[in-house]
Amino acid sequence: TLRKKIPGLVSASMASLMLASSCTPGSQSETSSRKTPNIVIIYADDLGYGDVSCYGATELKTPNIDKLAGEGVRFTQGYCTSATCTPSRYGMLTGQYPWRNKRAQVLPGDAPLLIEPGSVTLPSMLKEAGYRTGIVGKWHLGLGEGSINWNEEVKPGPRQVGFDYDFIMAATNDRVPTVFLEKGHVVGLDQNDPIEVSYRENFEGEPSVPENPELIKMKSSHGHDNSIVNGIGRIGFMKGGESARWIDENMADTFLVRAQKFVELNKDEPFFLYYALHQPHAPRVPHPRFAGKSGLGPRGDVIVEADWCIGEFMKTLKENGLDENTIVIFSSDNGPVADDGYHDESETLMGNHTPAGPLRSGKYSLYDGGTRVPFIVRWPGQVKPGVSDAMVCQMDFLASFASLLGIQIETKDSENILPALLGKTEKGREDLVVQGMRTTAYRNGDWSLILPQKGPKMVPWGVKNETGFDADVQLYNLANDIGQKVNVAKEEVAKVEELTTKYNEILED
Ligand code: NG6
Ligand code: CA
Repeated sequence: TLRKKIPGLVSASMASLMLASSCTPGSQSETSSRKTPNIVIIYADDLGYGDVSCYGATELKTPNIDKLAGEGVRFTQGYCTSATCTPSRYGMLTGQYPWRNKRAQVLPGDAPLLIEPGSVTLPSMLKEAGYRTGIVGKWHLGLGEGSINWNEEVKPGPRQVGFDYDFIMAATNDRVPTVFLEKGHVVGLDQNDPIEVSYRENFEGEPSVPENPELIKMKSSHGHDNSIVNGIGRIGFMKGGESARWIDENMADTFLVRAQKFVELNKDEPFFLYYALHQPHAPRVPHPRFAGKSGLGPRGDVIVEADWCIGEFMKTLKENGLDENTIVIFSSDNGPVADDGYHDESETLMGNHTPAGPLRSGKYSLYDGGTRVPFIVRWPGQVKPGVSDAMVCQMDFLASFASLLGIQIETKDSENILPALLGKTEKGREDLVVQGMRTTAYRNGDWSLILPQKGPKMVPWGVKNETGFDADVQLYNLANDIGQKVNVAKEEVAKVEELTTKYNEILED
């Protein structure tokens, strides 16, 4: 069995697909409590703590996300591991701190697979427990082994790290190749028009931003000036694959339909779906149905679009009779950013909207705006609706769901906080190391500790977010200073010392 193949799985008591009785919450008489629940993670890209109305946004309405929150537990201290995409996704899927792996950084679209094939991951653990596992949406964890031929089966990839099914964009919506892959094959590829990708130089005669400004419909502000696809400059160069290239306007519908189809095809068995939305990452290109709908410009519009997708997806669960017996988690891979490389007026049209809510900074930052994100867990009949202040992290899904399913698993970083995730207790993690760009900061209880580090105060390439770097030690008490405005390190010398010791113990472990 997989127990032999996967190191780290100590023993599994999944003789039947029943929940371990000690973990079965709620009423035994409900049929849903006796059936293994499906698990769905809906994961936004660059959505901030203040970007949805149930977390306090007033300028923007997200009724479908609010509904999830109203029917589930809404966490006020829910974290991703990192303030950028690749590390956060790595942390969530492997249950390990991404900074333990030096390669876990924002990856180019042709980077090799970051997760070791055959290792313990959230999907591989669930697959071993009898789940059908699928990913639809953004991958951004690398593919292949170094040199990818996009015209053949691309592997290893999601199916080598635990997913049965994958329909993905390789990296980000601003990076080449701008195509979808299904089970390792570029969708809609004409073999007579092969795809070539380079992150070094352009292919002769192919349009790029400096040479062909007339082809541009959304101007780049920093970077994003290589190949032009669908009127948008991208990071990296590509050639060929015309029939396979995505149209950004249709991406939301494309992913939604695949996610719905996965549910319909697998409704009779337990399934795990990682539905990785591309919104509101730049370039922000809503379907025309949503253009102008938020009144806050493209960034607001794609959030409204994402919210609609979630509503449609939830309808599909309901129509298939899966509404009750499915754990739906909603969260984001990192905090918000306004201009992340395109002149989309995200800042000027934002008005009074505050994407990070009361938090300081956003994407790329060591401050809480970088990693504290919307975090909702809905499981009707099992999770009592409410708000929880427990500190929870996406990295904990691995140990927590293993516990839910009665699987014994050894993890270093992923903590079993199942009772907190199900809203049974406000006791979550005691502490957490959060990551900005490369470096880290420490959260413990109400405290946020950022040790002195060299580097610019603002993200250097033109993003208007603070990095969190400072020559002095920073200590904030989030209980009365959620916006990290008052550095109390000089008054709280003993606290700094105590926390530094604990923090270093984790870093050196
Ligand atoms: C940065 C890109 C940014 C975004 C980010 C990854 C530039 C100047 N900036 O390098 O636009 O793509 O990488 O975002 O190229 S993430 O959400 O996938 O981590
Ligand atoms: Ca992201």
